[in-house]
Amino acid sequence: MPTLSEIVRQAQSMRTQPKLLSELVEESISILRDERSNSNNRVNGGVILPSNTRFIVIGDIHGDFDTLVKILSKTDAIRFLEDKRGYLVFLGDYVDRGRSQVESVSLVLLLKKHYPDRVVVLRGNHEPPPELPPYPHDFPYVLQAYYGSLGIEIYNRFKEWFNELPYVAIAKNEILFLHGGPPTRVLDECNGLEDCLGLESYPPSISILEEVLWNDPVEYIDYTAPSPRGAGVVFGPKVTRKVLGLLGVKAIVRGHEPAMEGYKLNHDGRVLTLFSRLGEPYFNEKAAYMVVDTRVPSWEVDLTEWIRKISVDEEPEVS
Ligand SMILES: [Mn+2]
Repeated sequence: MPTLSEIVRQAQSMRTQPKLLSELVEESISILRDERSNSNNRVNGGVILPSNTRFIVIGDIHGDFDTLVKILSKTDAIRFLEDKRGYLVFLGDYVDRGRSQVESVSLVLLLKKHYPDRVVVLRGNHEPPPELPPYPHDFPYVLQAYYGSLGIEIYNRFKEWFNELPYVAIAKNEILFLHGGPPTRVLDECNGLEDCLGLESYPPSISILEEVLWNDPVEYIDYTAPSPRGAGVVFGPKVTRKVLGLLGVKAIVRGHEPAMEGYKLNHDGRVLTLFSRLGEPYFNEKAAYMVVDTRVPSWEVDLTEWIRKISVDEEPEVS
């Protein structure tokens, strides 16, 4: 079993090793393609997870490697994965904005490589399709700054990787995991999980992808309204109630929005937002993540029970 320190060092070494990074991305692409065509857990753009288990859930990282390492250390994530105690779910947005984008995404890639059946790496809006560019998207420039013209090649490889990432994961009867929010435009005429999430075909339609990667929950409307982000929509409690009913799940766990305490709840506690990074350009004082045990009866009643936080001034855990 590799130790966390070893994996962390490997991730750090990618900064000076473009060949290794390129190979790592390539490997991950083939793992994901393989899962899509061969795995029982994968339905096109979605991952079906078991119920009655444990989940470590990590929201937006945006290049904050230090906090990511702290979370993995505090949760004893390597042992958790090694002993098959549950699943590690990433909610997207690994790159852009932060200081250690290459290290952060490399760490995620390495975890997926070592524990492919136990690690779910979801797509965020900063792992974009060409039709939906986020702003800022400085990751390609970071790659070029580190690796020169080779950086462009590596970015092209990453673009392929982005396209292979699943955009939703579902623990049946329990939780819908995604980056932004559920797709709303299909809700009136869809029935059941695959239909409502656009999982019948691959790749998904761009309109479904846009909503899943960009939507935000709000309290000030019932249904939907245009989003101030310029992509996706804002959705109200009626949408959430409908989605929970159609999919037969108890909660939606998503990332995408910063929050002062690292998390927030919407829609009567049914939508949980996790933001798992610290530092500029965001204002949040804490990064939050979730360690939930769905074998516990009534685990879903108060989702805040499962939240853990890291504050700005905590010492690093792994040197
Ligand atoms: Mn986002």
